[in-house]
Amino acid sequence: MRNIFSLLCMTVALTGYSQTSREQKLWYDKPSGNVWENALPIGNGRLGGMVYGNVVDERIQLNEHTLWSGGPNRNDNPDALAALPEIRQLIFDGKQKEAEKLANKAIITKKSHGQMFQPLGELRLTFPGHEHYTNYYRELDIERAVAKTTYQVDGVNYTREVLASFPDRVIVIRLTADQRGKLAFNATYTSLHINKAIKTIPTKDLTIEGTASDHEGVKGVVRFKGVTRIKTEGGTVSANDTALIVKGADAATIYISIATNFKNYQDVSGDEHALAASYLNKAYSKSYAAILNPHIAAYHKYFKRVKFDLGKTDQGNLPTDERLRNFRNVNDPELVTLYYQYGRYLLISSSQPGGQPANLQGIWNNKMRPPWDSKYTININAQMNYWPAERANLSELHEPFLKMVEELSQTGLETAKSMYGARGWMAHHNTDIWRATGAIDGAFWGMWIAGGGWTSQHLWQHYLYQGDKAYLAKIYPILKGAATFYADFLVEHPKYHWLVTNPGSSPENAPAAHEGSSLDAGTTMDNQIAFDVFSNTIRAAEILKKDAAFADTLKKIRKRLPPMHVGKHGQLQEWLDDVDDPNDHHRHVSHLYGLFPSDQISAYRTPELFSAARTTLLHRGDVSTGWSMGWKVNWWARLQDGNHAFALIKNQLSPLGTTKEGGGTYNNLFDAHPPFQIDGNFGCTSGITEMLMQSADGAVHLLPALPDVWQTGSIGGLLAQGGFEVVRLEWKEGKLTKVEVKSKVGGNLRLRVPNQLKSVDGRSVKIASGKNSNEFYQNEEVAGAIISSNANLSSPDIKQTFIYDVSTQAGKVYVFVGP
Ligand code: FUC
Repeated sequence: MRNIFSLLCMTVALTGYSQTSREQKLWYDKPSGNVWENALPIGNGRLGGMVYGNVVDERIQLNEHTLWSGGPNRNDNPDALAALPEIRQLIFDGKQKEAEKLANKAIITKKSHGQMFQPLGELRLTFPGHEHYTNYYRELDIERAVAKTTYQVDGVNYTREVLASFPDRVIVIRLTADQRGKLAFNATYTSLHINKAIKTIPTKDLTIEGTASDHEGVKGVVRFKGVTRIKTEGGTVSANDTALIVKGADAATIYISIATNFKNYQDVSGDEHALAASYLNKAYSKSYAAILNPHIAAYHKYFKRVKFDLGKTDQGNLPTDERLRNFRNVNDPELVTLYYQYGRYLLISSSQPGGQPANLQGIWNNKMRPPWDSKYTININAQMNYWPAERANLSELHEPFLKMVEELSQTGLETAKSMYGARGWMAHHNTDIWRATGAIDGAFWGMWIAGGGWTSQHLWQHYLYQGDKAYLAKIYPILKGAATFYADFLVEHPKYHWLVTNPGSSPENAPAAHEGSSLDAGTTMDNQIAFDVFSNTIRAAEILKKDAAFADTLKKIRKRLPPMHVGKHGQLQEWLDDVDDPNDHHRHVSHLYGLFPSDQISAYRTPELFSAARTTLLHRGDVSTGWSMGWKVNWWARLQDGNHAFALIKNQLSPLGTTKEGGGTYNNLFDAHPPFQIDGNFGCTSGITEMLMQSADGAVHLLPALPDVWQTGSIGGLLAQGGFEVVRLEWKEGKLTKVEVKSKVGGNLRLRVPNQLKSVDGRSVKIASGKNSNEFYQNEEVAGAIISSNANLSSPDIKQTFIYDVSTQAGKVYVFVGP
């Protein structure tokens, strides 16, 4: 008996990685054909692959994170400084359109409007004689980070698995046939690059090498190298000029290595040949199993941290594209948990420490000239990519973005000085791999000065979640630099006497009163970002016990920022003057930055602003581009309206074209702006977290926005500010039944919950009163709102909550149960 049992245990241990449930899979009964948005993404933060799962003509579209057009460059416009006084005066005089014209000439770059993230090409595998196949199936297993295709031809079962190994830095394809000698195929590269060469070399490597594009006057200097080598079991590998040919094999393993000469945004002196060869040689010495298991283990380190269950229905037995078509009309909570975990999968696959941050398409792009260059739009999109990083327990994967902010703080010094005569650093609304910080596209979009201010808040957030003071000390100069820029840039408003941004703007939107110009002074979003930049720098200085005089100056300036305004429609004003249009459905609702991701507008601290934010969101409506709907999920969660948040999820999780004029989702569950933009995936993942747990407003708020359709469920592993991990959260019929919180750094844990809780040891929980003493939960009070005398403020229905304080010690777990 004993022996059989230990044998059983061993078998479970050995097969543990290969057996997974359908719950964590995207699966289909058809190949992708030629539709890129049907293909399934794999990635290891350095390499990205889109697996088509085609039978005869298999395509693996390939990306490498540093393969960008152009080279080190700057795009500041030196005419800005001289034109600044005139632009400012025009705006103060109400001549926004004229100011915009001048800004187009003097502020918008005369150089590059940003470089492009470009594909390497595709590995094409051709399987002669496989035209007539049966039993077709393909999947992306997000529990193992492996894509698989299976089918049958003439009674032979063929299987292909594809993965982008985290530890080995190569893409590996494993092909098998279940009858001996039946595997035969050709492998070659295709690529859209002009400067390239594809060839095989005598050692039977298939290689592609070339140089990325010149773009907008910047010479392409990124050289790339891709090498593919095949190992077979049985059979032969031969080569012609441009292809490898496998015949009569039982199985084959294809190793794909890609590298570039990019070292950092200033240095392209790397050796792409040596790098590609070193990754390949190391990986090639290993069997598929020796690559697979460490790959899964590395992936599990992140993926397994969060478990999420909202229940199952029969929909789980259908292919993913069919479930997507049904989602609006049937109850399929499991598609939500799949989509949520897919968001986490996508971040793990496109953003790894030491690599480039996830760009507009993560790390997946097949176009030489992708939409918006697939770069970093930092007036919302790039930040949104990283909203799940801390909350969904992937903090380490925040690193590439935080590193980019650090680099922007270097390049943005010169921009602040040469264009605005200011100390500190700044960035406009876009950047790229070269960390360009000039103003691009046109003044309507590009004349926005808050790219540095907003992105720098991610450093502060990382500190709030992790509680690491050494980290805070390290990044403090970046916060200080962002604050210094604002201190120098703000000017006194001649009419209101507040200190305002000028030129400022509310990203990409314009009121009719300004003749369609987006430029203005002291817009609400500008003020909110300035408020955060000052407040968080002041707090950092206080925590680090330094720069007291500087912090004092910032406090004085902060006091003179304009307060938020509630306008005549009961809305939160987007601009200083009450010029909002309640019929404006613009996708950017930038002035709600203060509600989310920031924490300035609160149901409890600022009820008028909270009500006004809600009215604004009702005016803007639901249907919009993908990322805008993703942001709205977060806002409705903060507004504690779970059903409205869920309505947005329904719109987002609809096949593209279902909602007129809006985005949606492609068959591979990529978000559609349209076109594909990954921010919507990440925004919605963040929003689902916010529906279940918020760490804001002085407390860890559990189940703040539970929709009627998720009345029973559980989630484990979310992170809250102050180093708390909500190890387990269970609820039944809308009531919290179990809460388990681990404290990493100690301190007061304040819980805000929908029903009474008791601690399992019966001692350590007490009804909270007064301010939360936890230093990670301090909100700087915003200046009171200015409310229009015509405003009709509705009072949103704030649910009753219970608030408890638990004094925690580092390393301990606290368990509470509900009624
Ligand atoms: C901003 C948005 C667009 C798009 C682009 C990448 O300009 O307004 O909708 O997401 O970024």
